[in-house]
Amino acid sequence: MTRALVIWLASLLPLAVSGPEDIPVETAEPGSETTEPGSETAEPGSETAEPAEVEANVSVIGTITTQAAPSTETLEVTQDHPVCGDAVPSEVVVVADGKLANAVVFIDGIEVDPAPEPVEAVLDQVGCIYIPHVQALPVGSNITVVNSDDVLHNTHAFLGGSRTIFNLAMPQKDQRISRPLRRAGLVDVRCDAGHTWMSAYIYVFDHPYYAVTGGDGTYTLRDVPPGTYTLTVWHEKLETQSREITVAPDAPVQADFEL
Ligand SMILES: [Cu+2]
Repeated sequence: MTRALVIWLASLLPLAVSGPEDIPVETAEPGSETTEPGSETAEPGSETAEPAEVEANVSVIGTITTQAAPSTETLEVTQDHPVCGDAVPSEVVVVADGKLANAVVFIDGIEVDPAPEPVEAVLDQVGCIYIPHVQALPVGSNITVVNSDDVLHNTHAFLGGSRTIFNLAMPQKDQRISRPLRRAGLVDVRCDAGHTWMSAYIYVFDHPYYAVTGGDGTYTLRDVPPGTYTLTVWHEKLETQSREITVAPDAPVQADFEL
C-alpha cells in the first residue's frame, strides 16, 4: 500500500465521524457532523452549553445525497514516486450509502454586517494530496499552507478559476506559509510542481451561513435571520443546485438535495 493511500485512508477516519475539519471551530459540539461557522461567535466556555440551547440556533438542516458512483479510481502519479507513491486515491466523488461528502451548502447573496470573524486554517500537503480536499472559510481568514512531504510542491491558488491569489514554491519538508483570503469566492488549488493529480477547493464566504458536508452528507446552518433566501449546494463535479427557502424564527427548515 502506498504512503499516500495509507494517509488518505487515515484522513477518512475523522471524515466518517465528524466531517472534514474545514474550520477550526473551537466550540464545536461533540458529534456535530458539519462545520459550524456561526458558532465562532460563541462565548468562551460555551463548550459546556446544553445541547438544547445549540439546537435552538439551528436554522436550516438537510442531507445531500447523490446516485453518482463514488470515485473508486486512483490517480496516476507521474513523478516523485519515492514520496508520492505510484497512485493516489481520487476524492472527486466521496459518497457512502448515497450520502455525499465535500458538498458546500450556503445561503446565496446574503449580506451581513459586520463580516464574519476570520479564522486560522490549514491546507496540508501529505503524500502528495491536499488535506482537506474541500474546506469553507470566512473572508479575511489566514490559510497556512503546509508541506509535510520531502518533495517540492508549488501551491497555486486561483480565485474564480483564473485569478492567482497565491503561488508558493515549497521545496522544504515542514515548510509553512500563510496567506490571507481577502476576497469571497471559490478558490481552487493546484500544484505547479508537475503533480497534476493534486487538487483542493477553498470556498470563501463573506457571511457565516455555510457548511461543508461530512461523511454522512448532512449539514446545519445556524443563526440565520428570518427571511426568504436562495440556498445553494455546490460540489466540484456534480451539478450545482439552488432552491428558495424561508427561514422562520421558531423552527428549522429542512432542505435536502439530490445532486
Ligand atoms: Cu505537489
